[in-house]
Amino acid sequence: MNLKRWTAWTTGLFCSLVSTLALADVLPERGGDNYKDGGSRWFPSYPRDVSLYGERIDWLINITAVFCIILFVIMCIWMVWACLAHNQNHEAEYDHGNSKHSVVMALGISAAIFFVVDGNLFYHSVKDLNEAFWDWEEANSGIKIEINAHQWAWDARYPGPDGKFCVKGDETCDDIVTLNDIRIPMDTPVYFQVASTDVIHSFYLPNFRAKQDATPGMVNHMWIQASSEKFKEQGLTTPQEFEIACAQHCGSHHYKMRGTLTVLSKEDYEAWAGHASQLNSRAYDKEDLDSHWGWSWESI
Ligand SMILES: [Cu+2]
Repeated sequence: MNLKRWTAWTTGLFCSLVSTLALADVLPERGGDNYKDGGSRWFPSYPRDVSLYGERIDWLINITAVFCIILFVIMCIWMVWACLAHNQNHEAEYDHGNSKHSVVMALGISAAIFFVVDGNLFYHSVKDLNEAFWDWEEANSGIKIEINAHQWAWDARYPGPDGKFCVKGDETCDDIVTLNDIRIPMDTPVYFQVASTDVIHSFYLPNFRAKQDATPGMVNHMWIQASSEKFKEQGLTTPQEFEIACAQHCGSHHYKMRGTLTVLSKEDYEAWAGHASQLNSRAYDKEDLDSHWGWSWESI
């Protein structure tokens, strides 16, 4: 390798190293109860997983990262080898890449990557949906919540003691209605039906590894369960607050769509729900049509 090339290589490596270190130094350190400490700036903290099936989502994300790293390393080695092997002593060969050998190699490598990486992700995603995330029978055995997204807040509605959601025109209503405030009991399936009155939002619970679009004109389904085992593992106690976020850019005040999901013990939840239902049935106003956004629940 001649002097010029050495200079180019070492300068390039030096600049990459300096910029990486500089970036690591300015990366903000996140914290708080919602986040698990990643250990260092090189591995930033990430939202705690407190849900029954959260590890399935984490596995998919981690395995995707592993595949990307493996492919990246292979590509780097290949490029370095190509740089060194095809030096000035190497006689250049020209071809259009359409020889049988080239076509077979390209198709073979693409197919191998597709079947190993995408095939693996597809198989496990479908398995997770069947075994967990689309287990609507399990979801139906817990509590039900209707979520009405709008610019720029989350309305939540729980059926009161009568077990039915109020709809327009009801004379009385014992529903619990809250704003940017969702409370759920520990170890109980929570079935959300999500809709929107204006634009597309996305109901996102990072600590439960769950996200569902809130789309005008349709009702989408999602369920979660707070896991006492994961609380114990991470030294968390009830009541514990987690973030609700909007994961779809929905307008100028998108950032305002932050709410709180609180996990309560079953007893505390019952006490809260009973009290909130009484307060709301007293405050119910049949004439206030804006507040009549609930719909008849239809399970999948
Ligand atoms: Cu939004």
